[in-house]
Amino acid sequence: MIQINCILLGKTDAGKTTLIETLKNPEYVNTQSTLYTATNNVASQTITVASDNNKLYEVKIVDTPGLNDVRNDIYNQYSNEEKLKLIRNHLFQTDYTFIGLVFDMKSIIQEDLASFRILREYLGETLTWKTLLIITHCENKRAEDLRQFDLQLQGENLGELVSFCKLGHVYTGALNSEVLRYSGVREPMLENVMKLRKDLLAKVISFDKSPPMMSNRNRSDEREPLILQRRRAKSHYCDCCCECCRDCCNYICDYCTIL
Ligand SMILES: Nc1nc2c(ncn2[C@@H]2O[C@H](COP(=O)(O)OP(=O)(O)OP(=O)(O)O)[C@@H](O)[C@H]2O)c(=O)[nH]1
Ligand SMILES: [Mg+2]
Repeated sequence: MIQINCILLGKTDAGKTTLIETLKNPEYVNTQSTLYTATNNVASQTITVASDNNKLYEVKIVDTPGLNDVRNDIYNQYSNEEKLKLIRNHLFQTDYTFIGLVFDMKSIIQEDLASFRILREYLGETLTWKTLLIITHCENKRAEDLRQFDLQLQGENLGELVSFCKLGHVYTGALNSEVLRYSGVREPMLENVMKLRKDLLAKVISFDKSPPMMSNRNRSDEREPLILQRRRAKSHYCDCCCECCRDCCNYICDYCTIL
């Protein structure tokens, strides 16, 4: 089984815990927002994902307490500084395959961006190559809405965030209890949640770092560096490696290969 490790970071209420629940079970229905931060410690959950070609992945997802909680402080076990310290210890102790920065589509420009700046300042720029932007609360968005949002992400306000997240961005959502209560219509929303979930999981397993299997068909790739070396120093070719083959079919005789 191929292992993928990730950690979710972001402001409080962005949807980190809900995302994990939805990945475990797409029919998970969101809960009402609480008066205090829901996640008070770092905890991990593991899900198994199968790719289209039946490779199995064990994806370990680490949930963290959200930053910038302005709710009643007595419910907060940790201050912002303590949460950052906690997150930093976890980040640098484990080799995470990627870091998910979780943002709520509704508040991305205000509070979420403020949390991003705090995280960037505290954690530094080195993590930028491992960071994926995950945008929540998209269960009722149509493909056209998401395309429009793609354009908004390129804009001035969010440019700093998007350029930090070098692994790109994805959208997610969860079954919304309020909409279900008032409209009673579940199926189109569930379909959307499942599609977004599938796209996110496809992205996640694409970060698999295990080396590709080497088949016979790849032998010419294996030889490529050698061929390039020989091309730079043509005198290393013997007479049987004709001029034509150096540039078209990559033929190198056995004698040249072992040189
Ligand atoms: N409709 C909808 N609601 C969501 C989504 N993600 C989160 N929520 C709701 O938003 C609120 C906060 O979600 P959580 O998953 O607890 O947020 P969190 O980032 O884990 O927050 P902390 O644990 O405080 O850091 C809850 O009421 C969730 O039900 C989503 O994608 N769609
Ligand atoms: Mg949480």
